[in-house]
Amino acid sequence: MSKPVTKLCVLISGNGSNLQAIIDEIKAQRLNATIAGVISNRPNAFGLERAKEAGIEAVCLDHMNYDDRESYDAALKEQIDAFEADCVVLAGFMRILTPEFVNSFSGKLVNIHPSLLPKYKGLNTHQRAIDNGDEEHGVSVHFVTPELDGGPVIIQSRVPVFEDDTASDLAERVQEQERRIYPLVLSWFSEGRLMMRNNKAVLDDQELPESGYASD
Ligand code: NHR
Ligand code: GAR
Repeated sequence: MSKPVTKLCVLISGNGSNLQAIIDEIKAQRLNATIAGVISNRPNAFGLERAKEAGIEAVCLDHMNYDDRESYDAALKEQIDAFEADCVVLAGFMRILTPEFVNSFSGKLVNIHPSLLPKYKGLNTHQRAIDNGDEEHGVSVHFVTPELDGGPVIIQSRVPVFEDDTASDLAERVQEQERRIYPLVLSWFSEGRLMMRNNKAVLDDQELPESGYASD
């Protein structure tokens, strides 16, 4: 009997270019997974249209309709469980998640964060890299733990910062890398090669270093 295909649930808040990259890689049969559903916390997220266009179930759970983070995250968990997801993929999802939620998906929850972690946790990372005069910037994929942007790094990709870069120039350069590395990480996960063990990212039974798998 063949192995069941890994089911992803992708959480978005906006454009969904990472979602699109995952959809495209699955279509091209370079990623052996299926997207069981897409959830946005914002009703007007363009990524919802991308999902529908690809024939994927797309749900909006608007955080404005919930009194607090606990009740929002409980509803979110219920929807993800209904999709029977093996892996929850944060792809430009802009809501901080409660420790209860994160712990209930431990080892199954990944995020793409636009900085070379542990630098620039949180928001406005591109502008902060420019303001700091950094010559190098980039993106990290990490397992999500209750500590915001603090979970073990799986892979990073670096880009140069040029002198006259605006935050949006830099975001564009970083996002080009995002579309390469996120599907790669999900292929590792889907093949059973990637896991979180003792708060470390483990690939092919090897603990990855702090900065994750080297990629240039
Ligand atoms: N939740 C936990 N517990 N741990 C992480 O590592 C998480 C997380 C939730 C989201 C993504 C993260 C990023 O890649 C992420 C990682 C949103 C905020 C934020 O401040 C910070 C980090 C990330 C996502 N959000 C505001 C909030 O009050 C709302 C901002 C907005 O809506 O624009 O939730 O950067
Ligand atoms: C991406 O650059 C992602 O790294 C970033 O938002 C963008 C979403 O783009 N994520 C965060 O800032 C998380 N706080 P997308 O919607 O086109 O995939």
